[in-house]
Amino acid sequence: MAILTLATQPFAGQRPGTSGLRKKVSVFRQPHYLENFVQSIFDSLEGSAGQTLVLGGDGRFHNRHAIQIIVRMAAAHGFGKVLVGRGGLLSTPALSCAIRKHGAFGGIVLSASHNPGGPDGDFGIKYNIGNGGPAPEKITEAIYARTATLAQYRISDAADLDLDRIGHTTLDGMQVEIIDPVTDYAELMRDLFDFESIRALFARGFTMRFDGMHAVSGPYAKVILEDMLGAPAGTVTNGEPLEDFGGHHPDPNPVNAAELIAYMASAQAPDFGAASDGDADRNMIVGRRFDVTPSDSLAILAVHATRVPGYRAGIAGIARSMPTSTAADRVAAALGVPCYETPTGWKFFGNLLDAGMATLCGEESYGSGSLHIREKDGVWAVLFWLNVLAVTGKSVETLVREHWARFGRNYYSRHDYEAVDSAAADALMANLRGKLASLPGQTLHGYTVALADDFAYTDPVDGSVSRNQGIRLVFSDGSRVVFRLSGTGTEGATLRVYLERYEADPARHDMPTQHALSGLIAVADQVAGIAARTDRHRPTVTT
Ligand code: G16
Repeated sequence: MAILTLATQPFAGQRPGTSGLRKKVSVFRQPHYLENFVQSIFDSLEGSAGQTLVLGGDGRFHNRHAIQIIVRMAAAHGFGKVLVGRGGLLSTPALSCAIRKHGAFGGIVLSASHNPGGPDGDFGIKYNIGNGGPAPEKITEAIYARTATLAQYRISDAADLDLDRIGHTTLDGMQVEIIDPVTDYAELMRDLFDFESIRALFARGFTMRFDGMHAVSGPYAKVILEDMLGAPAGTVTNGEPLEDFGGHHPDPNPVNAAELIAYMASAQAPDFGAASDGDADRNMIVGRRFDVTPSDSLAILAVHATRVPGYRAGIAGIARSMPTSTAADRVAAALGVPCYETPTGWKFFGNLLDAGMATLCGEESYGSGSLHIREKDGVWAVLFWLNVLAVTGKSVETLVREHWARFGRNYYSRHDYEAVDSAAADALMANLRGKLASLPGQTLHGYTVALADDFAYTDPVDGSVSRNQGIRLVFSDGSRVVFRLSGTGTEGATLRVYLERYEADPARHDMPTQHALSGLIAVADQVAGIAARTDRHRPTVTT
């Protein structure tokens, strides 16, 4: 076996977005494309020689091939050991868990998350640091800078590994261990949650459906829910990870998980429904004939946290991304703890968690998590809900309605305009920025603008500043409209419009969401000129 040094040329556009580098599979299949990015990661790390790297992905098309390449490049770079999930599989939260548990230097996760897979779908790669979380912007920008000058990469010429057999081997002097992808993670869940109460809940006849969406959460959900907690066989559906996710969008929202939503609305509906995404870090929670918004889910978990063993001592603070509803802020105020508002992207929670300033974090994009790892965590959220349902004996709907009665309801929706012409989307945002100074004081469709800005965040731990993180219009009654361009799309631009209206009066908690938000929807179009500028008259996806 030998280490080869191969000449290459930079590829344009290898800048990591909201969550790593995501591109079409066809882009990643170009010769040297993946290798260039991996070499740029390795070149940006200091002190990695002899250290451990964790490696795995969500099993999508191209996953196995990429794993083989990265292992051979890790050996050429001088890592001491690589831990690989069997079959090349590790969910994003399980990878974070493994980095922390094994004291690894970092990890590489291969996923394009909720984006579709298969040869015509998307692929992605993300580097996580030693705390288990996504690399902060300082590192992702260094990686990007390196991609622009790279002239060669190093790779072992060793033969492919057998990824399917648990055990140890060596490759050009580097140890390789194939680990069970579920074991470490399942142990962590058992330590955090009251498994006995949840087991008793299932034993009493409580029913649920977990939709794995043919993504990587299936094996985790099967082991934990069916084997460890005694949920009946068949509780987990679409539980086999497939390279193309069965042709679906593995995105747990009411649009892409329509099958689960329909089942939860049917006469056979079980007590509880949940789904997770491609790499198992997102979650959707559904009650019988009752959907729960991710923003409400975060707020409700926070209120009930002390019912759960892992959070018995209380929470130090809550963190939410800026577009996420302010429901969690009200809970934080009631608990007397701070609520931090960060830009979109899980990487912004890392410092707050490391510093012990926040315990729970969440985003409107169906992500929630805590300081147990440094990624959002789909199965964790499901277990948290199950724990709360088990110890309160209440239904999902009752818990949510009681929450609204106490704190008020934050009507919330996100409108996505996908694959919009990039130039038109940029012009729309530039036009909005140009208007910001003139908006405060104006009354639009009955809403008076109290604040209009382009969100900037100063990290309270390291003082780093992130600008241009979304246009925010905040109205005098606390309602908000936020505009952002997605940082995870792979086709044109995706415009996201986030709408939030607060309603304190329980007599007004039963309006259909889009109806309750209709005034704000009109404001958004009036201010941004969405229809005129994008030629889109309705969103592609409404969640
Ligand atoms: C990623 C990030 C999340 C973010 C989401 C949407 O999630 O980790 O923090 O909220 O993308 O980002 P954007 O609005 O820029 O598309 P995932 O599950 O795709 O890794």
